Amino acid sequence: QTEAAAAPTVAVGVCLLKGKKVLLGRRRCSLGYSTFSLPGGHLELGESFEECAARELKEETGLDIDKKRMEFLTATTNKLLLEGGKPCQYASVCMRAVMEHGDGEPQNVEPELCDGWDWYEWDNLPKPLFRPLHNAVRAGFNPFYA
Ligand code: 8DG
Ligand code: MG
Ligand code: MG
Repeated sequence: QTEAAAAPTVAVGVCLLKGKKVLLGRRRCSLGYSTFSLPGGHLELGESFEECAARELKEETGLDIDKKRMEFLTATTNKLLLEGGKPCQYASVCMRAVMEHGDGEPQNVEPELCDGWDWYEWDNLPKPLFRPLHNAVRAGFNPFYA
């Protein structure tokens, strides 16, 4: 994207819950390197939030969670930030899904982008958190009570 064409983008994060735990992975990409983040990514043209959540989850963890199981949470944020010195605006939507028996275990499908996935208790999250997640937690967001 050139600077002239810079426009807000929509990001979707997925809170995948298993019992009292949530799925996080340590990032290996330049943005937020080494921080822990929810699976997620950019909304593609024509996609619903539910479709985006299911697709990103599948791409990043191999888990097949039907889009009908993706719940929209009213934890949307809209933030302007600098990404490598360039202004970027993210409208971030948060989705939730609950693991069921037979869903399998997450796999590290994109090892060049993630160190691996693991389950963490919300009251004992790893540090440092990826900035958007850090901000949400600081603002009192809790996917177990959202
Ligand atoms: P894609 O190319 O597969 O669409 O995206 P990605 O490669 O998976 O990108 P990402 O960095 O994981 O996600 C895209 C952007 O979304 C990220 O740079 C910042 C923003 N973002 C939020 N909230 C969240 C979130 O909760 N999780 C993730 N992974 N990204 C988020 O604003
Ligand atoms: Mg991602
Ligand atoms: Mg992705």
